[in-house]
Amino acid sequence: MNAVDEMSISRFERDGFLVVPGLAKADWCEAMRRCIKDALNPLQGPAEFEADVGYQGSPANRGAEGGNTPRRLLSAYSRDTVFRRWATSDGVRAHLQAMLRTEEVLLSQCHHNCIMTKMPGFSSSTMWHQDIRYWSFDTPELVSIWLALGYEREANGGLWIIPGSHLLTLDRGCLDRDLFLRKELEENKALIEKAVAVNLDPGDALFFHCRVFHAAGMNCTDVTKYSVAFTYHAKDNAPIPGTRSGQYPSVPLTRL
Ligand SMILES: O=C(O)CCC(=O)C(=O)O
Repeated sequence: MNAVDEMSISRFERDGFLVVPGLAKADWCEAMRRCIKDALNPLQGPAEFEADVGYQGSPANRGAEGGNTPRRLLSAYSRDTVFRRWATSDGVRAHLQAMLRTEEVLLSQCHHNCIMTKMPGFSSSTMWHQDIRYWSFDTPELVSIWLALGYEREANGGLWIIPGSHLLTLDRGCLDRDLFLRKELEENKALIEKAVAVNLDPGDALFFHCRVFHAAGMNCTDVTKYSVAFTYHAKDNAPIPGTRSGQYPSVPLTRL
């Protein structure tokens, strides 16, 4: 098992995120990129399109110009062994065991479990949100991993995070109808000023807590940005039966 240093885990607990440089080997990243390009041409579903997300800058519907631009290839875990190998790899498991403070880590097939394909031309921006907003588990203690398969910067719609925001308890009034931070409120403006850009290089993995506020802009370059995202939880933090979080079985990373 890869050694994970306590300082990194303390930083994760304080900030709600941690970047682990080069966690995925270059040849794995190359195999994933190849697989994604094959899945995009011709498109192999299931997929989510820019028109589906309804974010700022999204085409109004699938028939509108750019409406059919794929935003996410869904069900990444079951698409190919390259994704399963990465999602369950030793480095991933060791970090999650330390962050979730358990040997028994499971991958949720219901949340994230996707390949982000942020394309030039029709990509929309994602406002400030916590991923847990629509998820239903016994406790809000889940960790997602965002693997960069290329360079991720502000210019191509890289992520921004508000460090420490996973520890906040905000009044409902701070959030809009869809549970995004209301940017017009003074208290939220002060919070958003603390945001940091997460610059990632190919093979870098961003671990982030499901309560940490994050956002991302549009891809203003002419190159598609590919990232792979999976979400994990401890075995004793179960999805609530009958909710979207319980729709598909979670996959143990360890023999249970
Ligand atoms: O790439 C983006 O626009 C952000 C995606 C995101 O925040 C999410 O899927 O939770």
